[in-house]
Amino acid sequence: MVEILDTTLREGEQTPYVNFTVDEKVQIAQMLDSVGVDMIEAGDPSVSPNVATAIKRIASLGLRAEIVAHSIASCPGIDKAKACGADRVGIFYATSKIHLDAKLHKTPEEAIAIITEHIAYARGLGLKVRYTSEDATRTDFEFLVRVCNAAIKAGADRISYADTLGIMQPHIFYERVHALRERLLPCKIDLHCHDDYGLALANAMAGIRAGADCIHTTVNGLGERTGIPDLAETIVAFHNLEGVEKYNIQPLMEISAYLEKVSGFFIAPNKPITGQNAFTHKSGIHTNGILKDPRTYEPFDPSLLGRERKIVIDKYTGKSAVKARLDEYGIEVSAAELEVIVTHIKNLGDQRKQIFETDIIDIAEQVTGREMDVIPHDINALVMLEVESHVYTSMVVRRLRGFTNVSHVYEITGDYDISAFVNVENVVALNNLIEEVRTIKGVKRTETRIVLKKYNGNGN
Ligand code: HCA
Ligand code: CU
Repeated sequence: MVEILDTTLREGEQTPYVNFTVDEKVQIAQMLDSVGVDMIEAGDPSVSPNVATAIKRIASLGLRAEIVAHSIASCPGIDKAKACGADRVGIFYATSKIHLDAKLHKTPEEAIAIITEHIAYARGLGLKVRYTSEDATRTDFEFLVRVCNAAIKAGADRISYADTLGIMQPHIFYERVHALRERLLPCKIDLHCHDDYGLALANAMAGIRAGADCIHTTVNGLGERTGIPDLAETIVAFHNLEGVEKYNIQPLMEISAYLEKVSGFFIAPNKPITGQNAFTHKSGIHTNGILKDPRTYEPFDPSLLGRERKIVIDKYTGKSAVKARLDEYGIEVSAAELEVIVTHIKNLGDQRKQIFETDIIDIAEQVTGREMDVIPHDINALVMLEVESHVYTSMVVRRLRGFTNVSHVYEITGDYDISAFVNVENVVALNNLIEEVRTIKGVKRTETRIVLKKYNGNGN
């Protein structure tokens, strides 16, 4: 059965320009525990005092997950991991020729001695040990087997096979992991796959098939450069494609949104599983299929993630989708009227980038000549914020951009410092959003203006 080690707090914090506060890390660890990940890599305590404090606080929470501290092969580093109360230390030491020659200036024999000494030292402190061969996929395979078996003999019960540069392909990785499994003394094998070619999750899945035990993930695929497998993608792929049911899927959307908020690092709309468009359908043929039976164009039901499917209305839309949308509003139209409404929508779509709910209602009014007493689901509003003088405006902007319902943020002149364009389902949701905006550190006051109509200019 596959295991997951989530390293959002260690690898994830190695994402360019991303840093978490101690409180945020504690919150992230609790959220990860609610998903049921097997291990949480909480950080490398040698990095900074705050990283050490966060590990200590997380280790004292009594979470279900095993708490891992990362460390280079150094006794002070391992002492710090112990002092933080971690269950396990992940000791990493590179093994590829290029790393040994250019970075570490060690011979292969010296490397083995350093690795085994430090593993024995950590075991002496009562820590469980994972040994990570950094840059393992570019390491001479025979040497890798020697190093890992020496590490196991010294007391490591897990080996992390790290594709540090993300250079593997699934079929090659499968062969390698299979061979490693056969050649290693009894131990668990972790897979740490970087995503430089977009193959990280595919490689990791192939590696699990080949006999490895554990995949390293981060929320939103954070990490050095292009990151490592995304937690939600990994869990849902294993759940739906491999029948792994031990993880809790429902919190995944919330965790992803929380990480967007606290990292200021935003996922693309077309990101699998958690991306905004993952269950949004557009073309007439697709939406027609979806309305007849969602299985025609959905790999799985969005409710698995607590999500809803969405149908975009614009020039690609066919009659059935427009009819379904009008039905939702309680607007009845004849077949002939529907035909004209769709034509109008297509014309408008040719002139504009985006069509809003109010446009559809306007068109229905024009075409039928009947007044429509409909309140659109969508509410657009402008939230103006004044920021405390000692706080960077950009800090508040970053937090605001983390809200899924905030579509644009402007820094402005005048009485207010920031204006955010928000889009919510209803007045209650608007109220909740404003309440939450007011809790952002540094926000002095807000003023909200509801948008009654929105027009696009010539430049769209
Ligand atoms: C790094 C180290 C590491 C370690 C992975 C692990 C890698 O280069 O920052 O401990 O399993 O990618 O090799 O993240
Ligand atoms: Cu890494």
